[in-house]
Amino acid sequence: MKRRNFIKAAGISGAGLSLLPVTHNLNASTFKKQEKPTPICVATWNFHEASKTAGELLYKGASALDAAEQGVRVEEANLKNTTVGNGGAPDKEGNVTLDACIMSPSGDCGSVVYLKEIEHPVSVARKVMEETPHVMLAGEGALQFAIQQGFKRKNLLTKESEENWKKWLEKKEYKPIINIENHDTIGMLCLDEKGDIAGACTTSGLAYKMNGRVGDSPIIGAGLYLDNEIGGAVATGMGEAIMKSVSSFLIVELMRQGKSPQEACEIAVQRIIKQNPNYKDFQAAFIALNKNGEIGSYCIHEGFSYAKYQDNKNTNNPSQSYL
Ligand code: SD4
Repeated sequence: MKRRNFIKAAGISGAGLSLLPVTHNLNASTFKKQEKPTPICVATWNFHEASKTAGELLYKGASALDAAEQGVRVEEANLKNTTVGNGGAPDKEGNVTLDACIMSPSGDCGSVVYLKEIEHPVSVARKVMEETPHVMLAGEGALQFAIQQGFKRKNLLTKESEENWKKWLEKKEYKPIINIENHDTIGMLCLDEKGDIAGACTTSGLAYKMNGRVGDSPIIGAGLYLDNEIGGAVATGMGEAIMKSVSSFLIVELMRQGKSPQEACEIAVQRIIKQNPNYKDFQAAFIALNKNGEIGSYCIHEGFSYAKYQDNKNTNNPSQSYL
């Protein structure tokens, strides 16, 4: 179901957003501490193996942080997923370069960008968070750090990705626009049995991107953001548009102001539509989870869905869309 009307009816136009009055400025006390929180895992797209892995861990008592890391690692290792980790599509020059980030309930975060030859960038991001005084490491430095931490170098360009890249080279059409079918970045949010929220996001970015291009996925606030008093949000889609409006941060702040996760995701999409006249040419999609375990999702184009693991049920949930 399209929700344009809701947004219009509510008078929440992009123009009005910046002036949105903070009528009911919520804080941690708004989210009642659940006696025994029900663990939940949500992940972008129908990554049911990833949500199952994380969900089962949560129901065995794992922390949200461990579950989110282990969950997204499933897709990093999945050779059929050409937008994440091993088997990810290369850039124009044939380099597979990976971006990832992770954020813990304490608000700590770690990130790697333009990382080559390491299958699990999310785990390197976690090491950046836990073993360094920094938040983000890039390129050669990130690779050196990963090796120091015991990660093994690996060729991540599969035969299939190489063949597809060579086919692309015949025309070399530089159109780094994410269409509806062409993306599979995984962003995941986990709520554990203590009621804590953590998240992770990992990608190889746009296929055949410019060498050096980095998208939203490893950027705290854009591809992922959470506040353990409020909730979290993750993004997938055209990173440039998502970075321009710092969408995940926006969604969490809207939830802080009293919006439901669904309303917050819709307003974030509306903001992107307002900023990007070519919005019909690309996808941008969000999921949000608040401390009460409520979930929202919204996107520009139909076709986005999110995986959810809750009460031993692993489901695929089609998202509402603007178009
Ligand atoms: C990026 N947001 O690098 C990522 C791409 C993506 O599924 O989500 N692909 O812009």
